[in-house]
Amino acid sequence: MAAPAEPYYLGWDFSTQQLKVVVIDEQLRVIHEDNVNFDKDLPEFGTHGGVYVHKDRLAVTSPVLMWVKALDLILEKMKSSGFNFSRVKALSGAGQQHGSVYWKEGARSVLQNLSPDLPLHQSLKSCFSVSNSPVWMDSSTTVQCCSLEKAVGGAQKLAEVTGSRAYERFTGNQIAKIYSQHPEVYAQTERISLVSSFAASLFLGAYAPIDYSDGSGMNLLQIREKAWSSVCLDACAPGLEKKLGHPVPSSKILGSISPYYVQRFGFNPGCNVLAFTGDNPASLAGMRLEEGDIAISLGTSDTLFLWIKEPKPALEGHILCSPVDSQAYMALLCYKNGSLMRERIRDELSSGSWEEFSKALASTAVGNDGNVGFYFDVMEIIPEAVGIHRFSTHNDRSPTFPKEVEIRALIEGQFMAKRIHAEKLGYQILPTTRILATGGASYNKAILQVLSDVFSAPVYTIDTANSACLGSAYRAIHGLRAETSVSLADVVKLAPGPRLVATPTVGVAQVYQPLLKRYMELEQQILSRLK
Ligand code: XUL
Repeated sequence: MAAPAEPYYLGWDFSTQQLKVVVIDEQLRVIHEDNVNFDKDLPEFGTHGGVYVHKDRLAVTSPVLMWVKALDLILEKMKSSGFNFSRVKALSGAGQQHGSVYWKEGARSVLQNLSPDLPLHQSLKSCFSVSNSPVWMDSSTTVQCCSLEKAVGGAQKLAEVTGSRAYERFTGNQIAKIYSQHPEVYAQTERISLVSSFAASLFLGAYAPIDYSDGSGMNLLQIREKAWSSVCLDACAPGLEKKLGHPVPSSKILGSISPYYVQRFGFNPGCNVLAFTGDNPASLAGMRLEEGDIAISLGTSDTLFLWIKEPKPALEGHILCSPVDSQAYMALLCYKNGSLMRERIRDELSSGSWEEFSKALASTAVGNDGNVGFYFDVMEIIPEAVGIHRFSTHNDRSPTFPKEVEIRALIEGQFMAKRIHAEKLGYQILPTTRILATGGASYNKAILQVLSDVFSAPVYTIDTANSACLGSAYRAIHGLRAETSVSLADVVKLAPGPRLVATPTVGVAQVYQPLLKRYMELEQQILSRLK
């Protein structure tokens, strides 16, 4: 008798511009990848970059049926390519964070009785009370943010409870807006999902619960107790707890795949659906972050994921429950002045050449002889400051720096800011800490050397093109073994490891200790001057 075929695991990513899937086998090899681009492959919805930006330029939404149709399309594509769905043992997925889906009264029973003869988008076409779902790019809920913070006792209090102060894109504020502007629509809504739990519901043929990690991006979940905050719920809309369902651990097996997929695509009826989560948490899993690690994406904006044990929520940044360890947390920090800032200085001082820029960095001393700079061409998020601010050794303001000093001040300043704000949120560098760098600037060794020096930790590079999809597939494997309390890192240790590119220069910690303190004080000084 032939040996049973090796199982496959699927990882989905319902992101802003496309739906992606990755299939891996037990050895974590990628067997198949597919994607549907919303603008290109579903032009009938007329989105740009997967979204509609409304006239006020504040509201940003995506048609929920476009996401459903994208799933129909990708599954049909896989079927026609001969993909063997019966080998899939488990699946999980990710969704863009904060976006919300509103299921109309009666949708539950439609979802439970899907006809295998119809594509999903036909069966579900009347199932949504809000046809255009608010997404993470929406910033139209300032009024609701103010009233939520007020109801809870202030911004810091809300951060302590939910991991973040009120943010316009966070789901509680989006729900509050829909309730206040269209109470009749809210009343007709039987269930509210995040994009992640909505996608899981499609596979489950039933309402999937929200997981703790993506649930932390709503301004509604108590991140320590892992239960909804009744004060926050009540401040947003009445009867909300019932519409949200109970949140669950991110590694929970939700059940078996709906018979719809068994009959229409040949899935195995025992295929497990694991809780879906947000794209950032899924990427943390895909990058296989471990205790004490940092992932840093050096792109248009610079984004940091931190693995945190003892979080200290603050007015800046976000703390989420970890998607891979029930005792841990992840912090998310975002800086607007990333690559564009570095490129502007490179163009002005190094004739647009990264080579010259790197030479200048390498020719200057660690600590820049005490010269410190802040470079914010656009209003920064953390801190809320703008402009270029230079200080010499004795904290005197300097109108200019020589070229080499300017280049080092920019890069050291950007990384010192990251270390300071990370530590404010409770992050601690451990002897085992690794920094995993990705994005455009991660190709530049001289920049990564400064990163390694400022954090006193080794820097690795890692390919993250599919990190949310891969992380979802890894989570599917890990979730099946969750009760054995084995870590995700152990389950996926066969996956290709990151490449070591820089280690800290001997003795740098002594140089940066006083400099980090000065940087923090100077940041305060800039903020008080800008007020
Ligand atoms: C995170 C955020 C974005 C979306 C992108 O807070 O808003 O990163 O998750 O999909």
